[in-house]
This record gives sequence, structure tokens and C-alpha cells, in this order.
Amino acid sequence: MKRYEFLNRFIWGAATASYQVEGAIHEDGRTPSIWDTFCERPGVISDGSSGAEACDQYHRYAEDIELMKKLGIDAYRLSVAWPRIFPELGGKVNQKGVDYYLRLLDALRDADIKPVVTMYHWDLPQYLEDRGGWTNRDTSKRYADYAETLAKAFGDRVDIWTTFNEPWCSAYLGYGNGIHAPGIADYGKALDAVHHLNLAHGLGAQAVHGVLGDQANISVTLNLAVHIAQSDSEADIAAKRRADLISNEVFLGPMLEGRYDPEIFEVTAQDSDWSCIQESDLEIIHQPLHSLGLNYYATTHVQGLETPKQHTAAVWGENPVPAQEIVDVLPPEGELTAMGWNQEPEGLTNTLVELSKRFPDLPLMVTENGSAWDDDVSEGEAVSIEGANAESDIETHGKIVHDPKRVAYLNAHVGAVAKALQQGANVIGYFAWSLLDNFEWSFGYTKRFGIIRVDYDTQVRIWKDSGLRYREIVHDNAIELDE
Ligand code: GCO
Repeated sequence: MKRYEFLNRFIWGAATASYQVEGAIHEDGRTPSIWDTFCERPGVISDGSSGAEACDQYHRYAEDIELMKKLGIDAYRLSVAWPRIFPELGGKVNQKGVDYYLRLLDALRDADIKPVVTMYHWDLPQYLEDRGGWTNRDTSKRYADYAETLAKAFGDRVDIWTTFNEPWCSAYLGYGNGIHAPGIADYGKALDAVHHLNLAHGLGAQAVHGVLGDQANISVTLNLAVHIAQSDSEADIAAKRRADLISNEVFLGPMLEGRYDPEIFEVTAQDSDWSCIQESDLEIIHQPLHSLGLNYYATTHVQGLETPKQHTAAVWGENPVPAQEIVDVLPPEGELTAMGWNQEPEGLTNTLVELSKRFPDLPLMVTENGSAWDDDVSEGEAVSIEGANAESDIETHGKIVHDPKRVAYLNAHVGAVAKALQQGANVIGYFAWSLLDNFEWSFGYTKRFGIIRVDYDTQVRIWKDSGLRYREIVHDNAIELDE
């Protein structure tokens, strides 16, 4: 076994998102987001739940920061709930909402943990959805006002500003096949949403730079899909290219190169004329970024179809992405996680290496990586681990989760980051998804991604082996590689 040592300034973190952990949806003036509304629709959330309580981090952030201290992480990636900041259409800033995040950010500072703040992790105010949500250009302008407000309110308390988390999901799962809020299945609308999310990214970056100056550290997090062609036949390569084009290039192109690949317009012509794009939008979208965040979980193997499928309108719950008629997605192989996703750490290495070749000056951060498994709690087994000081000692109080599969996934994927670094990729950080088990969108509380367990009946946090293992990785700033 070879040991890979990370650079001293490598950022180790853990991530969550407002609607998935905060709860307190009616508190201090917050109004509904599209996820509150969506969760009320029968049948869309597998256990019929919502983020109404979630992990109650709104009240328990101090306790959660204690856990972060014990993990020893350098950074916490959190998101701000827009309807806490602007509860009404065109209304005033809600100071109580701002104050919550000020308390949280200050407590993180005191704990010497850097906040990485995502300004949008899917909880759009419902009043904006009532006016078309991301299909309406006005939402991008409202987002710019919101971003400006956050920059003014939080200023240098934030280390890294992330404009968006996974606009792919907002556009394609929200408006393409409707399995996410707001639950609309319409490819034309999904493509309008793609553009308006891109535009909002640019406007938001401009707004934060406008308030905090050019040195403000701005990023965006994309879930670039890792499509692997089944062979190097022309048809399989074409399928991969098509899948990449509509899932990845629609965001990478405008944000990092100031252009949409013209092929995007050609292949989506039956679904959209892209008349939502206005002059100088691409200039706005193409803003200087300090880093690119990448969320990585699994790969998708594809092959080409000699006879393309018929073009159809979007269907609820079916293929979220338009223009995939030549793409055949193959069933995942090997041991699958509880999400039914494959485990292919090489996909992470290769993506990081390729991105660094394409954008050599752009530091990359793995802003999410993790796995869901059906965990069991072991009782009556107390583990105590001495830390560097009393504050970092860990007592598991007779309850622990042994999650060898999550530990193996974690080791393999941190190892994959190390291999990417060895191959020259410019990676500056890694964030485990997630700090805690939480509300997993349409899967409700049935899928657990935490490196720390949440007992939803009592809100008690319970250590998992994966949390203890992550603590070791962070402490050692190193990982063993199997070759
Ligand atoms: C996403 C989101 C997270 C998820 C996580 C696990 O990638 O969908 O950013 O909120 O919870 O990825 O699915």
C-alpha cells in the first residue's frame, strides 16, 4: 500500500443543504418554497414526508458544529433558504432569516470552520414559481437581487460563494420529468430553465463581485454526468457525445466559455427555439470563477441506438433530458448502493483529470461525494476515542453504526481524488455528502447518506464508522492507495 499525502492547504469538508437539514419551515417569517408545496402532492415523496422537520439544524446548529469540530473538517458547505431572506414577492429583507445565518456563520468562524455558502440549493420561493419559476426570465433578475443581499449581509463571513448547486437537477428533474419540485414535465420549459439558471448564475456572480470586489471567491457546483461509451464504435461515441452535450455542455459552455455549442440548438429544435436567449446573455453568464465544484456519485454507461427512438414530448417520471433519442442508458453493474447507483471511483479520477486538462487554470473542488446504504444501529457498544484535546474526544454513548460499505466507498473515492492529483488534476478540496442523514428529496428519509446518523424520532446524532474514518483521513491528510 502506498500512502498519498495531500497538500497542507487541501480543504476537507462536509456538505448539507437548507431544505434537507434545517426544518423550522414556519419559523421566523419563512414562507413556502417549491419543495414545501411539492411535498404536499400525494405520491411524489416515497415515504410521504417533507423537510418540515428534517434534522432540525435550525435549532441544533451549535450541536452540529461540535460534530464538525470532532471530525476536524476545515469547511462546511451549507445553503441559504431564499424564502427565509425574501419571504414575499418584492418585499423587504427578512432580518430574522438573515440573523439565523449570521448566527450559524459566526459559530462556524468561532470553530475555525470555513463556510462555503451555496446561494441556491433548490428551495425557490413558491411565489416565484407561481410566476413561472425558472421558466420566467424575471426569476434570474430576482436571483441577482437575492445574491446581492446575501453578499451585503454576510460579506467576509463567507469564504466561498457558490451560485448554484446542480442546475441540471433544477432544470431537468424540476421541469423535464417533474420528479423534483415544481414537478413539471415539459422539455421546452426545462430548456428555458437551463438558460435562465445560467443567466442567474452570471447575474449572481456579478452581483456578489459588485458588492465584495473582484477578490470575492465565486464558484458554481455542477453534477457533471460521467457518461462512459460502451465501446469505441461510432454509434456509442455519438451517444456519449449527445448525452454529454445536453447534460453537461449546456452549463459548462456558457459558464466557462461564454458559448452554447450550436449542436445543442440543432438537436433540441423540436423542443425549443431557444428564443429565451437575448443579446449579451452569454457575456453575462461567462463570469470569472475561482473554482468549479463537482458533485460525483456514480457513472452512467451508454451505447448508441442504430435506430433512434421516436421523439416524444416529456413524460412525468421518464427521461428527464431531451434529445436523447440515440442514447441507450445501460443498467448499472456491480454492487449498487441503496440508490441503485454503481460504484466506479475511476470515473471521479478521470473527470477531474479531464476537467483540469480542459480548464487548466480552474481549481476544482469535489463539493459532494458519498453513498447511501441501509444502516443499522448497534446498541450497547461504547466506543471512546481520544482526540488531540478534550473537545475532540469522541464518546459514542453505547450506539454506533457499522457501515463498512460507506467506509469502503469513502476510501475508494478519496483515493480516486488522490490519483487525480497524481495525474496532474488541480483539486483543492473534498466535501463528504453528507455530514448527516437528511431529507433525500423524492426519497424522503428512506435513503441515508450521512457519515453521522440522525435518529429522526429523537434528533439524536449517532456516529457511524464512516464518520470516524473520515475524521482519520482529515487528521492524517492522507489516504492509502491500493497500488
Ligand atoms: C444532489 C444534491 C444533494 C443530494 C445528494 C444525494 O446531488 O442531488 O446536491 O442534495 O442529496 O446528491 O443524492
